[in-house]
Amino acid sequence: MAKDTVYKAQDPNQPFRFNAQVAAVFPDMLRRSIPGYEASLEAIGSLAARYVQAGSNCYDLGCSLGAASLAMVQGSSSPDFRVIAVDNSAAMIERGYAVLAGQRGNIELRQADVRETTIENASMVVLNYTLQFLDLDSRDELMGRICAGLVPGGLLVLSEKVVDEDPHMEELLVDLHHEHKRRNKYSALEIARKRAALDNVLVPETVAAHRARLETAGFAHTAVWLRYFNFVSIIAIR
Ligand code: GEK
Repeated sequence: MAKDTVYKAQDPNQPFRFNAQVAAVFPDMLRRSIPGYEASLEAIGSLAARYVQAGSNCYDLGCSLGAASLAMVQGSSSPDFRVIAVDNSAAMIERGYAVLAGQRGNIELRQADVRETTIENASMVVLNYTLQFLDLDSRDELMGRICAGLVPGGLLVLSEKVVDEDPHMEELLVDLHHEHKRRNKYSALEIARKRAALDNVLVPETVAAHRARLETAGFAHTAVWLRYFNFVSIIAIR
């Protein structure tokens, strides 16, 4: 796995981009940066075993290199479904083809904007750390379309970086996250540069705001199944 050294050199005044340099080191970047990332993939596999229905579509929205798509394919025992894996970064989709080579099977990689992706006949939809990059209006609109495109009983997995309502706890959780990154061998300078580059690019919301949006969109049940510092994963059933 190529090691992420992007912010050893990068100008922090440049906003974060999902370009070829990032795509080349992405698995290492996510594993070292997002507490709970690997657990999210494991759970997506287990949930696919329960929720993926024969003859349906599954969606991996903001798929990057297709890690969640692969988890769904490996987790489900149904032979008859397809995964539509969407990302608007050409570099991610291109690298995704290389990473998934030989194991792509029923995964269809698409370079497209999730805001323009039709969701239909879906038994499972995954937004693994993607919604946080959309503007707020688009988040509401997309969530409504996801719920409408799910079959009754269909499942959404929504993983996000969140912000805490209590400023004191927010400060602590951010500090714990940075400590986690230092333990994973990012320097204080790399952490500070990445934080500056993500400012206004990744816009986190509270858990309450996410649950309210899911309810407004029409989901019947929602639950937080994972929280690790300021990263959560929520499941919602139509
Ligand atoms: C994983 N889910 O490994 N349309 C399509 N893709 C988008 C859009 C958009 N409007 N905005 C951002 N993206 C993956 C990890 S990464 C998470 C997801 C992170 C894409 C963007 O190009 C990137 O590949 C992905 O969303 C977010 O489970 O970097 O923290």
